[in-house]
Amino acid sequence: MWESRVKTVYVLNGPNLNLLGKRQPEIYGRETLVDVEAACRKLTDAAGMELRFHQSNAESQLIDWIHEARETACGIVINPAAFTHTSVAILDALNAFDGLVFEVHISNVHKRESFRHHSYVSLRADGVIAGFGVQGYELALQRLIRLSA
Ligand code: CA2
Repeated sequence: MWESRVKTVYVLNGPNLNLLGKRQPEIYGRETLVDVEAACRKLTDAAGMELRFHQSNAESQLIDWIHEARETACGIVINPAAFTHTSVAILDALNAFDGLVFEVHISNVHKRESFRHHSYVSLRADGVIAGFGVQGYELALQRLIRLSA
């Protein structure tokens, strides 16, 4: 039920992504989550869409935002961070969402430890981006905007 006149998209970020740009720049780059939000907002503003951009270290909070999106949003871009590899609960919440879901990883998880190679969220995602740095958020959002037009 997302027929409201202004289309809304959620960009959700999982645990520790609040540290983006402040630690481990060799893996995650130097841009902060504030920079990522600004880049996303530029795209949604230009498309006349509303952006809800959130980060939480708590699995339950991410699930609550996914539930909220069920009522209001045409799509979700999500970097579930470490919950990617562990959370059946986030997968279940996304399975109850009818719109588009794009999964983003800043790093190329397939080039890293084997425990990062499996994603529960990929079982639901309509598209997955990994290894494009924080530009991956913009690429996913551009695709979402194009498909939602
Ligand atoms: O590459 C990604 O975007 C990840 O989702 C990031 C997660 C990691 O657990 C996934 O396997 C891949 C970790 C997010 C932690 O973010 C930090 C950022 C800067 C400094 C420290 C942590």
